[in-house]
Amino acid sequence: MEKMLLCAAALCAAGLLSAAEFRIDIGGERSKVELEIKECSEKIRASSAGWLNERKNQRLLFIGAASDQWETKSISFVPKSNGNVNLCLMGTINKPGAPHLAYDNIKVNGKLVKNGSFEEGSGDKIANWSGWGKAQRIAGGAADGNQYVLANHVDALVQSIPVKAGEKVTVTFQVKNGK
Ligand SMILES: [Ca+2]
Repeated sequence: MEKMLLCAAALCAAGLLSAAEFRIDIGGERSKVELEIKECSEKIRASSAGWLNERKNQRLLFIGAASDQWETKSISFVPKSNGNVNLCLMGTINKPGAPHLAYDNIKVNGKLVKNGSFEEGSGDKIANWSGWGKAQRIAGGAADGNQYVLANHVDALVQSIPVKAGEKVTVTFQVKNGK
């Protein structure tokens, strides 16, 4: 029994028992905007996109654990030039059937992005957001207002946001495990 408990504790510590992790990417590739990581909420892992090689600083990844309750988190970065960057709501698992993350109340520097609370849309359409796959809008149980979205690596949501050289951008969002 004791051995099993120890084992469970070790798995918890390694994060293997946590359900899903959220992932938010900031992509500056299209405008060739280099990005520098600034402070984030506790326990968020921030990194540049190693697979882009010499352009790796044009994309940042922010990954952390989601729980079954809505939690507010924040990430910050500084762009080195003017341009537009893509704010991508994702997950870490790039496989069909991967668990979804619930996102709501997406703000940049304290102000909602366009349809940042996901209250606008109809049917499969989520106003002001593009992406790939099939992120879903869900009514009821939102962190803010009535609607939220379910997204992951396969069903991602993207919105382009303007940035200015040297001006820190802080993205705040609410996230929890989806179903
Ligand atoms: Ca909402």
